[in-house]
Amino acid sequence: MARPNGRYLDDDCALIIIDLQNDFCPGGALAVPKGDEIVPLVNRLAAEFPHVVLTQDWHPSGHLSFASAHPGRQPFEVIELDYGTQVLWPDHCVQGTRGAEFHPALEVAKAELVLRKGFRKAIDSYSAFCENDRRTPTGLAGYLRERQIRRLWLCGLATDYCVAYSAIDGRAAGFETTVLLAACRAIDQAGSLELAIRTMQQSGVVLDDGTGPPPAG
Ligand code: VGL
Ligand code: ZN
Repeated sequence: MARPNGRYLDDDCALIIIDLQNDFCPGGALAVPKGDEIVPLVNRLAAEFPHVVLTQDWHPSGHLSFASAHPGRQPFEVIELDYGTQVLWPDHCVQGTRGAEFHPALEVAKAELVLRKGFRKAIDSYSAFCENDRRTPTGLAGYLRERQIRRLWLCGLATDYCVAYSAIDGRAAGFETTVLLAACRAIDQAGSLELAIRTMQQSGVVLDDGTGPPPAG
């Protein structure tokens, strides 16, 4: 199996599928518009990659990022926590619930690692590498380095939060990092998508708006 440009195929390439979970899909608690649309493309990409990692947003009930944990606050308001500003979200991806499960059509069998994040009650974690206090590592960079993975392609939900933060941190950790925009969907509230795109570009993240190579075979 070989692609003309060799993309994705080397043993140092990994696809990182961000938070493709029920609560981020239509009908879920924090639904990303058309979030479920990307599942077929993500499955095709996963079949092409030598290594696949899934991330799973995984909050305890009463998580500090939930508006419900702050009396009088509404979802999508922004507050100051001890580690900085934090958007307040509807309760979502609570550990062990159906909303926290992966989309049922996502092919998960090939994934070599499922990286859970956001499990500390008082710290949110958009990024797959570093929690929102910007201090607490998730361990993903060490895992990838130890496995000699150097090039990352990111897809999933949501472009403007967990995908963007993960891409920026992946690049900062020294990985060559590309976001496959056709295999992502955004929350896009209050200009968040435009800001995320600009910040990714400024951080050296490659933005790929094509659909990647055709499926094998
Ligand atoms: C996400 C908001 C809160 C995401 C996770 O996966 O983009 N966004 N938790
Ligand atoms: Zn979350």
